[in-house]
Amino acid sequence: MPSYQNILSNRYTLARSWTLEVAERAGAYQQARKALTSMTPDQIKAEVKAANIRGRGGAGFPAGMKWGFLAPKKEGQEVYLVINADEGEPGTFKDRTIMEKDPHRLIEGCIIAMYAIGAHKCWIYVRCELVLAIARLEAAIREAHARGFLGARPFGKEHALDIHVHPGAGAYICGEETSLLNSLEGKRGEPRLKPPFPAVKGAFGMPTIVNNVETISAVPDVVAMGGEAWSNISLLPPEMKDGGTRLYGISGHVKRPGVYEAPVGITMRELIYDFGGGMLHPDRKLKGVIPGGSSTPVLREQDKVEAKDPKHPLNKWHGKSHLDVPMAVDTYRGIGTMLGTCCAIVMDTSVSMVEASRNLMKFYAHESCGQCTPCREGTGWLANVLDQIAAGRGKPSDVDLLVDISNNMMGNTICALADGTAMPMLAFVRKFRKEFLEAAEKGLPQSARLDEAIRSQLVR
Ligand code: L3W
Ligand code: SF4
Repeated sequence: MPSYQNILSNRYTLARSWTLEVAERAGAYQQARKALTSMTPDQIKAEVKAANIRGRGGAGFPAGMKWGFLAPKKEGQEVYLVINADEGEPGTFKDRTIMEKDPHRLIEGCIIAMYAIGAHKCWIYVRCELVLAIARLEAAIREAHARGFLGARPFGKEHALDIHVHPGAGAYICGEETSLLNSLEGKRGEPRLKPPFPAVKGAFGMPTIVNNVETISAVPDVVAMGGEAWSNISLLPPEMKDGGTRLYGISGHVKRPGVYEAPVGITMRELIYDFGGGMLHPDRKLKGVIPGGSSTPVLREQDKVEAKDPKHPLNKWHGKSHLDVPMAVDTYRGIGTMLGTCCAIVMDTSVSMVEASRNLMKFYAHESCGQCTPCREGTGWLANVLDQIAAGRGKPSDVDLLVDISNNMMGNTICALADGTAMPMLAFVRKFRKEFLEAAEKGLPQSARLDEAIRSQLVR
């Protein structure tokens, strides 16, 4: 197992790590105290910007830049912080480890972030199935209040702070930030048109910063070591502006599924073979890996980097397998996929890609909010066509129909759910076309059913 420094997860192994007593003894709230008593909001914002934290929820948007987009407060206006803890992406289970094992890290990050952006209120919108995470967060908030870290004068500072936990109601789409805000306001959980982005008009019409759990949990250490030092933990060159350390998830056909911390820029090969312990069944090879939650296009070992532009940063990895490209927001875009949530689902040669994609498409068809016709109809038709293929009622032209439907969904909808369905579907067909054609002619045998290691990740 590689040994990188644990920063985000440094308190995970302590007994009762979720309690204030244990967390504080191990350093919790020292940075919040430092930030509120000796730093200005602008100084904190500058450190977060220098840290080059790319949002850890899936889109990889620079957190410092997002904070910079916050509309200036007008008379009578408030600014809010909202934490997206609606971790519902299939294959993704990293944020829950922070909330369950070290909720005080997230709360400390919220305290610093609220002070920096001028907010007094924060909501943590948690996926309702994460019952333990909700209980531990609520208990931790009570403890932080009792110690005077939250409330009217946190750390003696005249800047009242309050945090509320808001459980969701089980809809995947509420992980999309504007849908989350609608749900928080008591409305139907449907995405809003952007712009305006939440930083301009968010919760209850007020400027709102929406950040992922892991993103905000990095803030105490950014304050501790300074933004530049935190950024430099990344294995990537600084000009790629993808800094720090992060939580990687790995599941499916590996020996040691779980959540591991490592710098930004390790490779998928390291994640699978060093952290994940290699393939679960040594006699079966890797067939494909979904790199960062189910909305990201599948990777194969045999695919090689083709950097056409000699100035492109990816040129450095020209000719290498996609498994040997550093895992980062821009490098993964360069090879036609996405880093997403950085939680990989590993599939060996026993997996039917038709069946894997059929399960995923059924999931998206069920979770589409239905506002946009290309998404509502497209996700449903992808699932229907794959059902027909699996049942032996398909025809070869169905394979192109899958491509056609997907192309009609892309870029034509309010939120990214449609693209996050179409892009993986297109990659499955492009990379495993023969398998799809064969299934379209003969149907799928009973043996194509997914085993538990994959079913537990792809079916929600
Ligand atoms: C102000 C601008 N703010 C962008 C903000 C925006 C948002 C962030 C990213 O989709 C992806 C999706 C899933 N002024 C701004 C601005 N922002 N321009 O930046 O925005 P965007 O539009 O790039 O992405 P998104 O709509 O947030 C999220 C993918 O993530 N996904 C993961 C989902 C993960 C979970 C989970 O369980 N953690 O649900 C996986 O791939 O497909 O592509 O804050 O406001 N000019
Ligand atoms: Fe709803 Fe799909 Fe449109 Fe997103 S793309 S708003 S999930 S219908």
